[in-house]
Amino acid sequence: MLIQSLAIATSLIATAAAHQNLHQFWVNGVSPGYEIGIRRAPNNNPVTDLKSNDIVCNVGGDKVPSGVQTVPAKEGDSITVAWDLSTHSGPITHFLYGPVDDASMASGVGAGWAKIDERDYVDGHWANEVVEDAGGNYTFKLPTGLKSGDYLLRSEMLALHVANTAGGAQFYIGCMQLKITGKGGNCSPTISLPGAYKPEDKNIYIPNFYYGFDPTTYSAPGGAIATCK
Ligand SMILES: *[C@@H]1O[C@H](CO)[C@@H](O)[C@H](O)[C@H]1NC(C)=O
Ligand SMILES: [Cu+2]
Repeated sequence: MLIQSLAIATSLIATAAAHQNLHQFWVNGVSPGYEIGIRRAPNNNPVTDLKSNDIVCNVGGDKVPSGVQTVPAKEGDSITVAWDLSTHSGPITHFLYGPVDDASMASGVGAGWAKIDERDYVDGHWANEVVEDAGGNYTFKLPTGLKSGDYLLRSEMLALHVANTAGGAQFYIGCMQLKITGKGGNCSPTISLPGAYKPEDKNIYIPNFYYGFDPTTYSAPGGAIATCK
């Protein structure tokens, strides 16, 4: 009895500790500061309802004006995001939405999200392990071929450890506001959020995740990486 309740308590702690938020980012190695330029979620719980506007920029992330500072960047710049560490297996992806006149006034709800970066399962390791090994950091580049203007940059860490259950996939999301200078262009394809993710998608609901599933075949939700030109 005691051992059983201890085991339950321990697993609850482990679950909570593996929940995560995006806390900081750097543009070419320079950060606007801790939790600056980021739409802050009320807690570190995952989003699991794919039809909810929470899937766009986490809980309440669609509220405008956001009250969040917009941070300058240039097309092609290197972006480092800092997440809480997570032991939950899964990919990391990044999406851009824009340009818009004013990022702080953009809910991000609807069409126009372009996937610009994706890391799945490489060399025997899920992306979350790579992020963990880097102390929570993950670095990628903004595409070139972007119109100048304001954008939302969405970071998604999808945890698949409960994806063997329908509705179990856990989406951890953080949105940043950027003012990007670029030489011009359009990104395609783009997707709608909510809308593009469906509970039964084979990269979201994986009944055989713990037996028979081949992670090397996995590709994260949101379709192909966009070409911007
Ligand atoms: C994450 O990256 C930033 C920018 O390069 C760096 O300053 C910071 O020390 C890194 N954090 C860790 C935990 O390595
Ligand atoms: Cu968790």
